[in-house]
Amino acid sequence: MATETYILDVARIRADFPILQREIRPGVRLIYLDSTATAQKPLAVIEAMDRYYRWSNANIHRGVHTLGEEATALYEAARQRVARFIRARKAREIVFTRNTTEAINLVAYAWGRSQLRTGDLIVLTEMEHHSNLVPWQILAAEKNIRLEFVPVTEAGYLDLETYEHLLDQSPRLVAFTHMSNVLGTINPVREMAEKAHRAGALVLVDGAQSVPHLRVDVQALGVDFLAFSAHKMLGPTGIGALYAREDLLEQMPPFLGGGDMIKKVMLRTFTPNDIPYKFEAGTPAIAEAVGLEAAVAYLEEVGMEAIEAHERGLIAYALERLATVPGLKIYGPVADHRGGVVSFSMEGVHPHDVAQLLDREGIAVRAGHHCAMPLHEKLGLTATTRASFYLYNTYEEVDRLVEALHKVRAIFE
Ligand code: C6P
Repeated sequence: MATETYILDVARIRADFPILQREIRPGVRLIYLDSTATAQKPLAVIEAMDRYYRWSNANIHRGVHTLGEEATALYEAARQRVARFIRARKAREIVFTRNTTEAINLVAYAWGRSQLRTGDLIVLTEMEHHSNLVPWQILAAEKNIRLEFVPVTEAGYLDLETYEHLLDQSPRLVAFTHMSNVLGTINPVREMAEKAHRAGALVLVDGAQSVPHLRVDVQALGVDFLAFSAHKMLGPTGIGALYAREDLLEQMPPFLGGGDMIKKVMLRTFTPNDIPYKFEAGTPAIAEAVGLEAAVAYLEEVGMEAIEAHERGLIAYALERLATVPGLKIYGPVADHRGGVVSFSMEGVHPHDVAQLLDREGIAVRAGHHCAMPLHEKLGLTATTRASFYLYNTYEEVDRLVEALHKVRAIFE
């Protein structure tokens, strides 16, 4: 049984998340181990969005009335907060999108289509989520661009020697995930970005799993583009962000056309708006931006360093305890090089059956390919079961997971 000491006041944190008080069935309390798919929301976020709709709801950047001005100020305050959170130089380097997926597509469409030529090379990795594969595949087919992939080693790391060889071919862009949503691997972004820049490539980092869990500083890491989603960092669904260096955004043509992204429209032509508005066509997710602002404020108050340390403790404990379950194979690196994510398979039991039996115990985990089919193919699997942790998870919940897995094992023996 867990005797570990807590870095965070988890009991107090848990009280902020109404859903965590829920019983899945009478007497069976929810154990939420699926934050990698989407995180739960604290009252601060729910109430900020509720307050916005009750008190300030209006469209932004349009009306001169009080509500319009308030809504605009709230939306732009969210942009400022997000910029500070990831240490961007300026708020205008933050473009609000729907999610990580749309942020990456924005770069593929606006930057890729205007800057890349036939035969150019983009380097990706075998551990990418489909969001950081398919947009580049579409672009590659359309513009006759080459894609190469950094392999994943047996131990779940990127093969950095092959990465250096690929850089010798002078790629135009290197795009990779900061943290794998399957293996939990935390990739050495700063070192990889430095090498990519030396080879003349730009660097796009998929921060969907890192921005919610680690202190991410775009300047220290030296990345050119960073994509992430609010819903994985305690915020609402429907909003995400693209960070891009100011000069790159200036150089890129618009992505979607419509209202708000223009300065002037004639019948046959238009003048685009300044950045970042040039990339935000139509009425954006205003209430969601307000929710995102509240989420970032919450994370900052708890402290990203403390969150990271808490999750490192949980994952180290989980890896140690999961090793006691007979027939369980765990994928990915040792605790020091991974975030709070663990994917596993149980010999002779389908990953979906494992997840369904865990659900009977109130334990929410994900089963499937986790939108990383090529990585699963590399592992020789079609699916895994995955547990993931966040600031509100406890060592006791790890114990409950392990006990439940012992029960699953017993059922199938
Ligand atoms: N991964 C998971 O369960 P969106 O859907 O756009 O908010 O995020 C996409 C995405 C991109 N990159 C990584 C590394 C991700 O993990 C995700 C989302 C979820 O693993 C849902 S598939």
